[in-house]
Amino acid sequence: MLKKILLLSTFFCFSFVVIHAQPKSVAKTSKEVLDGFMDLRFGLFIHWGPVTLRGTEIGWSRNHQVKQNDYDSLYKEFNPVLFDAESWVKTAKSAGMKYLTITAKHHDGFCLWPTAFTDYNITNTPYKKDIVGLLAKACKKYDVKLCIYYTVLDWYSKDYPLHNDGAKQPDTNANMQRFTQYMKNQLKELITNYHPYMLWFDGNWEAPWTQEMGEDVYAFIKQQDPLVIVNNRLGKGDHKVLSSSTVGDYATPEQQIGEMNMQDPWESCITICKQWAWKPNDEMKSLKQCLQTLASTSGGNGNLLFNVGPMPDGRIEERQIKRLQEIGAWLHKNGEAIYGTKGGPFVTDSVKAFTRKGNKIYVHLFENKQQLQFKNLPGYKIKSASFLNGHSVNFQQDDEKIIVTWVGQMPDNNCSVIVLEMNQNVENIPVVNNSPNN
Ligand code: H79
Repeated sequence: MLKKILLLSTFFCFSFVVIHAQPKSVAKTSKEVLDGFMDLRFGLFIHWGPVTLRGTEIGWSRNHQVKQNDYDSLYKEFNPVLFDAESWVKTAKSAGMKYLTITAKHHDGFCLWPTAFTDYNITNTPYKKDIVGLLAKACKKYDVKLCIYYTVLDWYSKDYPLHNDGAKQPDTNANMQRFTQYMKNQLKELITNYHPYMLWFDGNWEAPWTQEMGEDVYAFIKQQDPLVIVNNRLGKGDHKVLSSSTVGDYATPEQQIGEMNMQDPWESCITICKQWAWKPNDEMKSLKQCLQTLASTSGGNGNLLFNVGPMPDGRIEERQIKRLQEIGAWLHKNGEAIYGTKGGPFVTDSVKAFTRKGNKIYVHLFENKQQLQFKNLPGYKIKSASFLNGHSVNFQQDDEKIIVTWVGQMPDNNCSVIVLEMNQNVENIPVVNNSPNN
């Protein structure tokens, strides 16, 4: 009997130890949810805040181009009386965008919603109204998914050790434990009040931020809402790709089109002009550049989060709205070659990108080459070939190659789509490095 009790108590002690040695178990965002996100393909990134009154960059002008005292007082004049959440969301919608990501808090620490945890927020501007809340409402009305950008650093907070980009000497009065609690309080507030579809973190490269903090915050978020998607800038490491130590659900190449990747979800964030936040007379991308960027991200099997920086009065620049509407008009005609597609099977190059869905391969053409040659796809036969919603094109197929030819203009000089209808489903063909650039 004594032996039995001893044995049992050893077992319980042991199991107690084992149970407590387990890392916190966190259910990661499901593949099903992430597949749904990747089907959306195109979203609007919005960088905004009081810094637009100076026209400098939101991420790194505090204490550089704009003196700290000046920067930190800008909110007292921030009065975007022409802000209209519905018109921003309608602009996104007219561009064919399916989601919208707003910088609720960028590195400068200013909060666009009436948070209970700092006075440095929209309530204390002359404008007063809840920007994030109004956007959440408008997104719901127009069926656009609301996503929230929230950086892990904060130049303004006394508890965060660094107070501008490039700062080396940590503030000894700072306290990262208090800071991460502040962050959790705000994240809980954002999740509870606005039910975001996704959270977009940033700044994970900063020295005060650790992998453990990222893991802890990911677990905290998932406790609040297991469905919310999280980008991969919460733990340490290269945000261009996913790895075994990544904290978060998808990769985030910045200002560049991501590498083709059929396994891991990714989203490129790229600006319509040069700056993230509004800059007067900033250089804007041509329609062709915009369409090529969109087709090439889809071609690599990724999403595009395309950024605008609205002006301090609350409006998005007219020329940017027009550009977005032009993209939307293109998507209205060619959307079946973007939404819900996979990238490939051929690798994108400077004149063309490929997407596929079911039995169809879509060739996105940026130049009127009049002849294209691809490696043959053994076992897959072309049944028909034509410009999307337009004229048929000629094709030849043999054991080595596929040749597609046409005469005259392409339907759209910026980007035209040729559809190859195949004899069977093409979604699982392994990626083919094509390459003759013709
Ligand atoms: O929110 C956008 C940027 O503000 C943010 N990420 C995207 C989504 C971002 N914060 N920091 N960075 C990106 C990288 C900063 C690079 C910099 Fe620099 C190196 C800033 C200062 C030195 C680039 C090179 C800008 C000035 C010199």
